[in-house]
Amino acid sequence: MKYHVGEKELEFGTELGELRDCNGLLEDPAALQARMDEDGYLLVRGLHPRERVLTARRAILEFMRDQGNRIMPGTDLMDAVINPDGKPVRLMGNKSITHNPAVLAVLEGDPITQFFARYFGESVITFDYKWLREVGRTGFTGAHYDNVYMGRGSKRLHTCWTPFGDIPIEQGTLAICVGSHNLPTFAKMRETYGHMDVDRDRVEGWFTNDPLEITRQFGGQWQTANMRAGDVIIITMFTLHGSTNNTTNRWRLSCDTRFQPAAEPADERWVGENPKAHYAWHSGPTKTMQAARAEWGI
Ligand SMILES: O=C(O)CCC(=O)C(=O)O
Repeated sequence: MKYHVGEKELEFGTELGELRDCNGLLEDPAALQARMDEDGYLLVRGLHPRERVLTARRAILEFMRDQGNRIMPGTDLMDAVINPDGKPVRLMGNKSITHNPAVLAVLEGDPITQFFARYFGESVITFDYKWLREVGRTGFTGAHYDNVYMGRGSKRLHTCWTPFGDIPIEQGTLAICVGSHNLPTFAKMRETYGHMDVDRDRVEGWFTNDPLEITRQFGGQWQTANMRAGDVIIITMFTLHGSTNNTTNRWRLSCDTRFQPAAEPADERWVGENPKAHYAWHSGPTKTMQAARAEWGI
């Protein structure tokens, strides 16, 4: 079985492995930390009540239908069938939908907040900005470290990826390059690319759209998993990741949120009533990743 990841097709079982869950460790923060150190990610199955996630899914789909006619008329709303004649409606960072009570009940609900409070052993905050995405047919996210987008605050910032519905791999799931956070072969990539800042340096954000280029040059293994409503994946700022491609005719709905210890400084672009977000990236000439990689020698 092969799945599209960026511009390549990867064989499941060899080029594309399967993420393992950490549910057996949930009561043991030290074991969770150790697992994160080892794998660079934590997959938690069924963290959120399924019905709560499906209620949020319905709210997002109603918004997409009402604001942009983005759901194929005559189909079941919850199937999220794409209407190619709809008009784009921004979800990412759009508080009218990211701060809808049903959506916030998942993204800032007790299950995830308490998970991070236990994991860090202290109280936590989450960024006000929410990266809610609707990814259509052929859409995917290229390989990147999140530090390049939000690295100005706490070094213990983590990303949480939440699917709003059941998402099989062929509909676009998070794909992680396991080993990218700790293997010595990735050290130069972490020190160069991993420490750029897209607003300061004005460089494209994705390292590559070719997942196999990474594993051939640096090692590691791409892994992903079929996701169910209620599951989440948590990664570090230095866990290289992207997504599998959506090859279906349905929207893939998911959101990336960020959590960190409350006592540590937060990247000012993503917090507050109206976060300023990226303020310079793509607002003038932008260096290609190819040019930046040539300068870094990677
Ligand atoms: O959902 C995606 O396509 C990518 C998500 C992502 O890059 C992230 O969670 O940081």
